[in-house]
Amino acid sequence: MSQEPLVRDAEVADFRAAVLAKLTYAVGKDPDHAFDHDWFEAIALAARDHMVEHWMDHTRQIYRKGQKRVYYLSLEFLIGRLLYDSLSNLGLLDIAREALTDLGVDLERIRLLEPDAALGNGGLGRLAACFMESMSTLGVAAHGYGIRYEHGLFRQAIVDGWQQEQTENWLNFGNPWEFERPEVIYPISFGGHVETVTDSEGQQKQVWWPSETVRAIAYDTPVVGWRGSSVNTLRLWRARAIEDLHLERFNAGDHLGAVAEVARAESISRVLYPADSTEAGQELRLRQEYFFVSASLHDLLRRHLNGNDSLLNLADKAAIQLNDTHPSIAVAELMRQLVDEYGLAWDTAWEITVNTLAYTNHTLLPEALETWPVGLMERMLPRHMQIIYLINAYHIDSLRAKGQHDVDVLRAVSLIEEDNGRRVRMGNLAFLGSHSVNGVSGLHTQLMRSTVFSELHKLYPDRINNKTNGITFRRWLYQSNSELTAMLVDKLGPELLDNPEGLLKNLEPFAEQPEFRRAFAAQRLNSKKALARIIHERVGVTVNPEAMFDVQVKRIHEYKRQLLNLMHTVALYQAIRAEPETDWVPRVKIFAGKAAASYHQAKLIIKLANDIARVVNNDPTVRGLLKVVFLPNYNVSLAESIIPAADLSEQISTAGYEASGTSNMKFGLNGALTIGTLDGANVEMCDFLGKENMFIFGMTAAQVEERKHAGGFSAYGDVAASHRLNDVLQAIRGGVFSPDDPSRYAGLIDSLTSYDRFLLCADFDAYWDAQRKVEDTWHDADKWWRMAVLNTARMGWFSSDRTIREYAQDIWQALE
Ligand code: 26V
Repeated sequence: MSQEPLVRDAEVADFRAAVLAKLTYAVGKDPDHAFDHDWFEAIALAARDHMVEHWMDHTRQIYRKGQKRVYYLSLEFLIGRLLYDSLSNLGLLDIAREALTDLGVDLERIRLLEPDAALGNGGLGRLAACFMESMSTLGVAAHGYGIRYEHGLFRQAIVDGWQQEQTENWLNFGNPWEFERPEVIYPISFGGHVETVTDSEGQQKQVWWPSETVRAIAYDTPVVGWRGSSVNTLRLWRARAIEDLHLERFNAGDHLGAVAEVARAESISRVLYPADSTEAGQELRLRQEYFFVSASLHDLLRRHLNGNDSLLNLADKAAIQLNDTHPSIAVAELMRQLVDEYGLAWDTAWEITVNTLAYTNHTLLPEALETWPVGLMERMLPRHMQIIYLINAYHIDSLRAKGQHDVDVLRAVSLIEEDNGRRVRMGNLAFLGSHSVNGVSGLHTQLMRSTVFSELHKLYPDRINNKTNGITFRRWLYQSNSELTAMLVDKLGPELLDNPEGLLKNLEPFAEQPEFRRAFAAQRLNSKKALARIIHERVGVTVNPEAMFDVQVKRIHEYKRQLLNLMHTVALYQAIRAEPETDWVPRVKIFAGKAAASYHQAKLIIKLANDIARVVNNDPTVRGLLKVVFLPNYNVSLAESIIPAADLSEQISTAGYEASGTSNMKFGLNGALTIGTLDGANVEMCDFLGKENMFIFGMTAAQVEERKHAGGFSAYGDVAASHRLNDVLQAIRGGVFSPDDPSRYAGLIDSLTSYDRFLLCADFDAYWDAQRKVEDTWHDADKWWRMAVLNTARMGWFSSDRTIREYAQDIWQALE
C-alpha cells in the first residue's frame, strides 16, 4: 500500500503516543521500568482502541439497517494469538513495528509473550475461529457464542517420551482483548421438577421448578475483519454462583460447605473438555452445553425484541448455526423459551425453531455422535426431556399418518435410542430441529446421506447439503508466511491481498519460470531454517534445513494414522541401514499433536514416535539422512511456524473417516505437496490441484466400505504378502525401539494384525510406493517446485471467505 510519507509518519507518531499513554494510564508503568509483558498489554490496548471505533460504527449500522444476524454457537473457538491478527487486519502492523522500534521495543519478541487462546481441541474449534474472521471480513453481522473457559486445552509436556497433561493458564496475566459485561447476565437453571398448572383462561401449562440456578456473565471480544472493514463480537459466557458465599452456612461454621456450591456453579466454565471424538462426555459436559446455549438464546431473543415487535419474524432476522451437536440442546431450549416463556403455540414455535436453526456435522465416527442417557436428562433438564418426547411423538405420528409403519425405519429416525440403555440422540434432534444440515466436504456429505442420516435423509431429501471447509488466508498466509506473501504481492500486485480467491491463480505462469521457482524454494529454505531453530530449542535435535521436511501435525487419532507414518519411518530406516550407499533423499519426519488424556492407544503412539526418534537420530549408519522429531505442545502458534516450513504434508486418514481436514488446505496454500488418501477435502483439493500435483494413494472410501462388509479387518494376509511390512512390524514388536521394555508394543502390533480397524496394513505397500514417487520428484527439483508453485496458485477456492459466502447465501440468507 503506497501512502503519503507525511500521513504515514503521523500514523506512526500517533500509534507511539497511544502505546505510551496505555502503558502509563492503563498498565501503570513508566517506559523505563516496563517489562516486556507490560509493553504487550499496552500495544494490545492501543490496537483494541482502533477496533472499538470500527466496532461501534458497525454495530450502529446493523441496528439501523435491521440487518439479518448470524449466530454461531460453538463450544470451541481455537483462536491462538490475536496481536498480529488485529494489527494486520487493521493495517497497522508496519506502523506498530516502526513506532515500537523508535521506543526500543521489538514487536517480534513481544508477540511471543501472548498466550494462545486455546479454547478448542482441534479442527472444529479452529474452523469456528476462521469463520469468525471471514464473517467480519465479508460484513456478515455475526455473533459468536461460546464459553469463556478459565483453562483452555491442556499443555502437553513430553516426559521420557510419554505425553503428560499440564493445566493451561491463559488468563494468568489477564486478557487485554475482552470486555467484561457485568450487566449482561442471565440466570440459568438446572434440575427440579415440572408441574402442570391451569391458568386463569383454563389453559394447561407446564411450569418448571428448577432446583439450582447459576448466572451466565458475558465477556465480549471484538473480531476485526480484513482492512478493519467490519467488527463483530465473540461473546463468551462465564459461570458465576448466584451468591458468592452461602452466608447462612458460613455463619453456622460450615466454612467449606459455604463455598462448595459456589465451586459447583463456577466449575461450568472452569475448563474445556479435552477429549476430541473418543470419549462420550459426562454430566459436566451436558451442563456446559445447556449453560451456554440457554444464555445465548436468551441474549439473542432479547436483542431481537429490541428491534422487533414480536418473535414471529425471528427466522427472517436471525440465523443460528449449531457447530456440531454440542449446542443441539438449542432445539429443545428454543422451544421452551418460545412456548413457556413467551407463550407461543407449539406449532408456531416449532416452525420458528426449524426455520432459524441449522446444524453442521463434523464427524461420522460412531463413538463421537453425542447421546445422553434419558435418566440424566430427566434429572438435569426435566422440562427439556418432556419437550424432546413431544417432538419425537409428533414426528413419529406424522410418519405413521403418512403410512410409514416399518419399525426399522421408525427406530432409525427416533430421537430415543432404545437398545443401549435409553439415550437421547443429539444428532437426530439437531437434524429434525433444523432446516439445513450440512457436511464439511463433498465426500463427508455424501456419507452423511448414505450412512448415519440415511433414513432421515429419505424423509427430508433437501435438508442435507455440503459446505466444504475453508481457512482464513489472513492468518494462514499473510501473517504466518509474510515472506511468501510479499513475493506473491510482488508478482501479482497488492490487489491480491483483497482478492486471493480470484487472483492467486495468476501465479500459475510463474511455475514455468526457473527464476521464480528458485526464489520460491529459497523462501521455503528460510522458513525451514527458522523451524530448525525451534526444533533445536525445544527438543535438542539438529536437523538439516536442506532435507525434505515431511510433516504430520494434528490431533493424534487412530483414524488419522500417525502409526502408518511411523511404520513408513521404520521401513525407511531399515532400508537406509540395508543399503547405506543408495542416493537417499535426506528427510526430517516431523510429528506434533495432542492425544486425549484417556486415549491410551494414542498416547502409546506418541511414545512410539519418541522411541523411534531416539533410536534413528542416534544411529551413526543413518548419517543424518533420516531424522525424526516429535514437537511437544502442538497449538495454533506452533502450527504457524511449522506449516510454512513443510515440504510434504501428510493427510493419510483411512478413506471415509476424516470429515474434511483443514491443515491439508493450510499446507497446500503455503506450497507444500500433499501425500494423502482420497478422504475429506483432499478430494476437492485433488479436483483443483490436479491429480498430477498430489501424491494420492490407498483404498477409496468405497473400497474401505466393501472390505468392511466382507469382514476383512484381519491383516494377516497383508502381512504375509509384504516382506517390508512384516519386517517393520517385527522390529517394533520385538523391541528394537524399546530396549528398556521390549514388550511395550507387542499389544499394539498384535491388535493391528488381528483387527486392523483403520486398514494401516492394507494401505502400507501403496503408501510406501507413493513415498518413493515423492522421492523421485524431490530428485527432480524443477518438477518439485513447479508442483509447489501450482499448489499455492490453485488453492484460492479453499478460502473460508468462499465457505462463508456459501453459508450466507444458501443457509442464512444473510448477504447484503
Ligand atoms: C467431540 C467431543 C466429544 C466428547 C467431549 C469433547 C468433544 C470435542 C469434540 C468432538 C468432536 C470433534 C469433531 C471434530 O473436530 N471434527 C473435525 O472437524 C473439522 C472441521 O470441520 C474437520 O476438518 C475434521 O476433519 C474433523 O475431524
